[in-house]
Parts: sequence; C-alpha cells; structure tokens
Amino acid sequence: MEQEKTRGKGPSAVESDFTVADLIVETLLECDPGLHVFCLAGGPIGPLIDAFCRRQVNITFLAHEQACAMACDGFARSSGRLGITLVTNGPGVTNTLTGVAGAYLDSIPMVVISGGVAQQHRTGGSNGRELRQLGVQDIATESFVTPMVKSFTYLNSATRIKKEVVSSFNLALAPRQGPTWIEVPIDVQNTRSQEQEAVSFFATGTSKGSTLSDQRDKSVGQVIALLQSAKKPLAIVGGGFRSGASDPRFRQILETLRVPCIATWAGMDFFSWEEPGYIGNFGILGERAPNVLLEEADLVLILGSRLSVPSTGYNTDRFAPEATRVVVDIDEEELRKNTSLSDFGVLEDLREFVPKLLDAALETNLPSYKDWEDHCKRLKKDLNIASESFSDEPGAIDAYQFSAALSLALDKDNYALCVDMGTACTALVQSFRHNQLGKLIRAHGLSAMGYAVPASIGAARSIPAPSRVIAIAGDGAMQLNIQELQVIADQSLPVKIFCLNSDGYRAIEIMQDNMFSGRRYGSDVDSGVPSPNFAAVAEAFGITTSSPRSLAELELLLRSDLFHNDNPLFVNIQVPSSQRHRPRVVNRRNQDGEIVSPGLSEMWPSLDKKHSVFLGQP
Ligand SMILES: Cc1ncc(C[n+]2csc(CCOP(=O)(O)OP(=O)(O)O)c2C)c(N)n1
Ligand SMILES: [Mg+2]
Repeated sequence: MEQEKTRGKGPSAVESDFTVADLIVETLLECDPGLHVFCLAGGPIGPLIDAFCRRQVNITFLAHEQACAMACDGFARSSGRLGITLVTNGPGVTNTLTGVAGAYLDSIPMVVISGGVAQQHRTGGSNGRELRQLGVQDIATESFVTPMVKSFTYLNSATRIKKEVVSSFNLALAPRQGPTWIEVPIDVQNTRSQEQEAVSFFATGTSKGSTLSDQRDKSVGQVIALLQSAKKPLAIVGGGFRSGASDPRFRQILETLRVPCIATWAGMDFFSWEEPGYIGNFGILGERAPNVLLEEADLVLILGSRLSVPSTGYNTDRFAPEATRVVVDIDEEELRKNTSLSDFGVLEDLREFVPKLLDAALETNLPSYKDWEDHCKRLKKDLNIASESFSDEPGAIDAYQFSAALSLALDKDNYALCVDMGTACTALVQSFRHNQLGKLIRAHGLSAMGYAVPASIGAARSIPAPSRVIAIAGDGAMQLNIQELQVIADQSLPVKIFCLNSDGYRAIEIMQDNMFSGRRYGSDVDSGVPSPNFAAVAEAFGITTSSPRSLAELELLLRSDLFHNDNPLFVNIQVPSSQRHRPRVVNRRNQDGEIVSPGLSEMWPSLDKKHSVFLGQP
C-alpha cells in the first residue's frame, strides 16, 4: 500500500501491519491523549510521521529543527505539558541541540525522538564506535546528546519498546524536569510489533534526595527557628517554586510567612506587580529595590533557584552578605557546586517542603517584620523603573516605555509573553508589569537568540491556549528563526510579533562601549551586521504589519483591532539610537586594567539620593 505523506490525507484507520512505529505512537497517546508533536521530516522518521499523522495526532511542522525544539519548549512552558520533538538523524540531531540545551538548563520537560539508520549502520554503536561516519547522513547521536538530556535511549530490536517509551515520558516529567531522548533506527520502526506487554503508566518519578527524610523533618524546624530570630528576611522565588504554582499552598506559604518576596526571571511571573508582598526581580539586570534589599537582609530563603551568575552578580561576596542564606533545592549538585552560596542547604522537592513548612508556620507564632515590610514597599515605590529617564528621540520608541505600554494593554489577559535576547529581554524583565494570569516565556539559562518566535508557535499550540500570544525579539534575534514566520502565517496563528529594531546588536555595542572604547566590530550596520526591511519580509510571508513611530502611535495600535484580533501581526518598533540597558550592574576596568565587579546594589546609572538604609527596629 502506498504510504500517505501528509497529515489529513491518509486513511484514518490504522493499517493492519502494526509496526513498532505504531506501538511508539500509541504508547505516547496512552501517556497523553492530547499529545503534541513538533517536527521536521526526514527519511529515518518516515514511519513515525506516518504513524502519528494517521492517528490525527496534533502535529506542527516547522522549517528548522532548532525551532522544533524551541516550539516544544514554549509549548511546555505555556501549557505545563510535555511535547514531542520529532527529528531526523544527522543534521536533524545537530540542528535540534540548541533548543534541547535551553530546555535542559531551565528544567523544561520534552521527549525528543530522532530517527536512526538501520542498526548495523549505526555510527557510534558497537560497529562504528571509532568511525566518523558509518550510516547515511549519520553522526554518533548518543555522544552529542547525552550531556543535555536526562536519559538517552536507543531502541534496538531487543528493546521492550513500550516500557522504554513510558519511562522516557515519565522521567522527563519527574523532578528535576528536563528533556529525554529516544533514538529509533528505521529498521526497528518498520518491524511488525509483537509486543503485548502491559506497562503501568505514570509511575511517579523519584527525586534524588529521597533517602534524606530525617534531615528534612529537622530542616523545617530549623528554618522556622531562623524566621523567628530574623528581623529583615527576604524570600527568593525561582523557577522551581514557580513550577508548583498550581498548588494553592505555594501562595499560602508566602502569605503566612509575610516575608517580602523577590524573584528570579524564571520565578517573577508567579507574582502580579500589584501584590504588596512582591518587591521585584533582582540581579545584574534586575530592579534596583530588590538589589538594595539583598544587601540589607539578615535571612534569605531561596526557594527553587540555582542562583545563576546573572542573578547573584560576579561579586558574590556582596550577595546577601549580612544574611543567613537558606537554599531549598531538589538537586544535590546545586547544593554541592563550588560556587554555592548556601549557608544552610535543604535537599528537597518543594512540593514536599512547602506543605510541611506551611503546617509548621501555621502552628508557630512568627514575628510580623512590619517595619521591614514597610521599608521594602517604600523602596519598591521609590526605585521604580518609571522614575528612570527615557529617550524621546523622534521616530523611535524607548524599549522600556514600549514594555510598560504593552503590559497595560495585556493587564487582564492570560498571555504567553515570549521574549528573546538583547533589549527585548532587559526591557521586558524590568518594566513589564505582570498580572497573575500571564507567563513570561524565555530561555533563561541558554539565552539563545532566535528563541521567541518558535516559542510563540509552541505557546499558540498549547491547549487550552493562552488568550494572547506575544513574541518580542530584536532585529538580530529575529534573523535566527525568521523562517518560522511562514508557520505563523500559514496556520494563521494568533501571534503578535514585535521586533525591537536597533539596526544591529545593541547588547554587543553596549559591551564594546564599556570594554573596548566603543570600537565596533560585528555589531552594527557599518561593522558587518546589516538587517533587512523587516516589515517587507513579514509581508512577503503574508503577515500584516504595522510600524508605529511614537509612543502615542503604539498606544493607538495596542487599542486597535489589529492588536486584538486573532490574526498574526508583525510590528516593527524602531528603538532610539541612544537606547541603553539601564539600570544594570556594570563591570569596569580599574586603573591597572583589571575587571572589577560591583555589588548588585551599585547599579548604573547611580542615583544621587541614598535609599538603602533600613531604619526599623533593631
Ligand atoms: C545564538 C546566540 N548567538 C549569540 C548570542 C550573543 N548575543 C547576545 S545579545 C546579542 C545581540 C542581539 O541583537 P538583537 O536581537 O538585535 O537585540 P539588541 O541587543 O540589538 O536589542 C548577541 C549577538 C546569543 N545570545 N545567542
Ligand atoms: Mg538589535
């Protein structure tokens, strides 16, 4: 029988030869009947594509494998569900890696399935271990992939297919979440399946620290004791805490402790900006108030954050120097790393720690920290981004004002805000005001340019879909996955794309100003980075465009049907030539030419007034 190649045109009934490819697909559908696949085709995944599509599985075909993985990542961040990235061997594998690495660093679950050449031609297998290549287009997939996945599984003829597929699916979702990878050789996909074995689904994953329950029970008491003696406590909410957001006890614990909260970028959309207990996000490109407060706090409770370098700054002696730093983390390696800033580490899944801490807190008479709370709120008000200076260059829109205007336009929405590197990132994390419904979708750890557009495709594909999907990328980042505008146009995805156009790599220009006396190489139009007329390019893909030239024109657009309808829209925003990333912590060279890193509270530009001294009760 001739194989159908495209979804929707094939026979809906499953063909009589039930192959391993069919078994894999049916097993995945048992794991999740609403499964979604992100794919770019290739011969070595032919049977799998056919098996997915004959069963009408939701599948989105993208134009680059990197974008498949990024869309799958955006889908998971938006929906909380695991998607499948399906790619061919060789170049399909290498192209996928950037997207998979981003998901791994940020603990985003996905199952990647790559096709493989027939077993006897496997490069890097027992036949071809020392060879550069054995099979057609092949590479030694396992060795490329292993460092960035939780597990790599090669399905050979002897494998118990169903068991391995279920365990890869479950492992990706088990804490600490992340991608798993399955390679399926073409001859195995095509084999008739005899497998009858029943497999139990959704075995719960175990966390690495499951043997430490005694210490854990003690640790709750120790944390309560620290809270009782603290005068100036802060809680840091990271991505790990945010992932428990569907459990009401995660909000209740913060309300019960009444400890002012600051967040990493991965955790900040847990809060609405209006919440009185939330002060803002911190770090090199964070907000001023949390950075100042970190230097004053006497206790910092770090919940689900690995305290990355952009969060702590390079001068870690200045990171919460007065505080006892309690780190609750599920990953022992994070507590043991040589740069750990933990004074008191608790190795535990927050889903277990938070309920226990809540029970203990409800039974304890905790201090109120009222004066400190008032001080934190005052700083949040005084050191607000709205009081920074903005550019009024004619024909351009300051990125921070763009971001503030966008948040006002979305303040009632359950949005997926997909953000790329460069000014798009710095402006959006510092001046977008989240509500509690929306999500910030960004590849925090890897920060690869080209993430926002494919991630927005994944977010638009999630079910239920967010009410608004927004992609924001600079002109440089836009170039990296611009081909995916075709998918947005072709499938009429309701994605509103904003290109913050700086005519080059502003982030790199800023670095060159700071460290290389302003010498430009590979960063602006004259030094080798020209960009096209983006509006014309978007129109060529069939997307409606708009190019507001002032804040007033932007606000008009954000009220218009173009912005509120369900069609794709591409908006070119020219950012001022004077646009800088501010405030931020800037490394400097001292007189001896050495690089010096200030503490987080010393953000550039410096403020003339001193805001930081806490005058509360000793
Ligand atoms: C894949 C990748 N290559 C290089 C970088 C380094 N990098 C970080 S920001 C940036 C410039 C981004 O330019 P653009 O998207 O136009 O944003 P802008 O800084 O101009 O606002 C570069 C090259 C990166 N993050 N990712
Ligand atoms: Mg740019």
